[in-house]
Amino acid sequence: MVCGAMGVEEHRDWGNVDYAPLLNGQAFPPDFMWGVATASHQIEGGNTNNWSRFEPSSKSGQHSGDACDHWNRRTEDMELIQNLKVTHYRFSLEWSRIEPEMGVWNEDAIAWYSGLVDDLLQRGIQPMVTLHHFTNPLWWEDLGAFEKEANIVYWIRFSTKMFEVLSDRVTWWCTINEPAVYASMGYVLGEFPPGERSFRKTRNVSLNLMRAHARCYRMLKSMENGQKANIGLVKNINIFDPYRRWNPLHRIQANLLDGMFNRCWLKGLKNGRFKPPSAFRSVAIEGLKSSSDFIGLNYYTHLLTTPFMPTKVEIDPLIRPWEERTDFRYAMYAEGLKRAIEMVANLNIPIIVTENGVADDDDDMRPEHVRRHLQITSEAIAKGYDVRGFYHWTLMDNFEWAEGYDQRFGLYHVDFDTQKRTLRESGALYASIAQHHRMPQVVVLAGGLGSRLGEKTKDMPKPLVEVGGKPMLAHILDWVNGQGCNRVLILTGHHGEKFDDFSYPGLELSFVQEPHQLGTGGALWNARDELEDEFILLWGDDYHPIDYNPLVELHRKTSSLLTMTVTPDHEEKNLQFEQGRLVAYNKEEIDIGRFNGYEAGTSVVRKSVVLDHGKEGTWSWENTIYPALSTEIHVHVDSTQFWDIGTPERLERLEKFFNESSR
Ligand code: IFM
Repeated sequence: MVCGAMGVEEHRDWGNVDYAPLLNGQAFPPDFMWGVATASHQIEGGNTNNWSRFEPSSKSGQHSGDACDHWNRRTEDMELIQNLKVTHYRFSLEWSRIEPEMGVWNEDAIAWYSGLVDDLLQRGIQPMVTLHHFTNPLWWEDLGAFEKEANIVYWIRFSTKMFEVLSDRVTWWCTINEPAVYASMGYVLGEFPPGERSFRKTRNVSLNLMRAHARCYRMLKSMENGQKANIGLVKNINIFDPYRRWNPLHRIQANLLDGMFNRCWLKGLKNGRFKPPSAFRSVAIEGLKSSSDFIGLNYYTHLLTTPFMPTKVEIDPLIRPWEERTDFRYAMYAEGLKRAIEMVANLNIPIIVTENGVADDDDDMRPEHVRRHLQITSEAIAKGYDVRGFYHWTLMDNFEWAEGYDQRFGLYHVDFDTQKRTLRESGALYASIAQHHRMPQVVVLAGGLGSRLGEKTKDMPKPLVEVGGKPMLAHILDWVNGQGCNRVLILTGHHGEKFDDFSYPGLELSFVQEPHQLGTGGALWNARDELEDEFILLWGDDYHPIDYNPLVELHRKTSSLLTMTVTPDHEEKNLQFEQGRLVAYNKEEIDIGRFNGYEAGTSVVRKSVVLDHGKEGTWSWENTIYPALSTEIHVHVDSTQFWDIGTPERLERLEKFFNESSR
């Protein structure tokens, strides 16, 4: 342990860390956002912007050229994302494509991004859009980009235009990616365009980046869909530690760099007054205070400080003797993520790790890198830090700015001669961790016909009955979507054709039809090939708005076969539970004396239950499975009111409920 300017420089013995919860799905809450991130210029190919013009004189001299040719391979790349089992994808909009000349909008490019959003939603993956990720159109670069306050208006115009187009489907927005990196690499180190070294310009650019962020946030918030959107700044936190902690000069340097690279930006966001790096006075920025619904945290490493640190990236940074160097030559230091989380937590807003990853061509370090950083994140959550998600940087090897193609950060390896993408071992590991943690597949028993609802449900399944302006099923899926689920299997009964026009963007929907009426158990047996190992089972004629998190968490923590939600407050009772287990169940004979609960519908089931107890033909799930498993069933007690549409009176009550809650 070493004490530095930014707190304790902890170093852990990683050999002793138990990764089991990470691997078996018990380390993160089920609604955690599992993501992967990219940026337009790094993957799209064929861009003309400030970077493409700068590339010949950049450190590597390499041209981005075709990059990953993502612009022409969108569908293939969507498959790659889906195969990673993530629930979220962060990408940036290439302004130079959308507005190649001042005021001229490229509708094809806008349609391409809109199509990308639709593609993602259809796969049940939530998009997160970054509005500025290092690149500028040439016309705007030539006006001086963020060097001049007067130029901000053009970027805001672009941002509002894209918000208008996408915000009906996109709820996660990042304004500016890594403002401190943009300012320092472009105007102090000269490694990014425009390749300058000027403290005066660094100050102006920093100030204007913060002004632009604040104006963008306020503007988007005031627009249609603004209030339901989550909009935030993405801040890269570099941890600075004194090389020799007993040396005051090393400590002063750490403090100085931390102040310029981290603290001044975070303070600005918190207080609304920003003191740009190397400035003497802070400036009040209108609208800056509290201008983020979440903070995007990018974290990669810590840097050891001395007064004589190299300002060229070619020279290896100092590292501790026991640390491993990444291909980028800086150290793998996962403990720093904990310190970065603690630092941004001071803003008191949700934290999303919007980037974390490693340059590691042969993938011998990345699996451990993934494990360590996720371990640190899960520990932070357990301590109460409000970390909502983690986006791995990056989907596939791509154009790493001044380093060209020499630094490979991808979960997929890319052969740039053939554009072949190959999943790395680390990619498979990340996918497996995400898969074990994400919300289970949802299975809706949607085939029920309702004799008590009369003619309308004689041959139309009840979930398609309109209530509160749309089919019952759409209300159920609204709830499911809001709970962070992304895959839904609908068991349509034998009237599958009635669902032909049913769609729901934002969830990956699939349907299984029965040859004839099979009952609830028979429907599940019939769909067994489509069931995932663990699923949430819902009844399509019930609206049951409960928090899925504690239910799924209980199910996973107890390694249960089946966990059912029970309400003790219902007017009818159909079961008895004791010490968290089901003791007796009877659907037909209501035994008020002994029974103390009612099965409310939402349960989590292991597929093995269907395989071990299922059979061909028509049978009832409840009457077969509940008695068979008896005391093995875990009970999750939740008194949230649930609604069903079994009778005209109940349908009317639900109609009233939806109408009142939409007011
Ligand atoms: O590739 C970059 C990304 O564009 C911004 N954050 C850091 C990554 C790795 O260096």
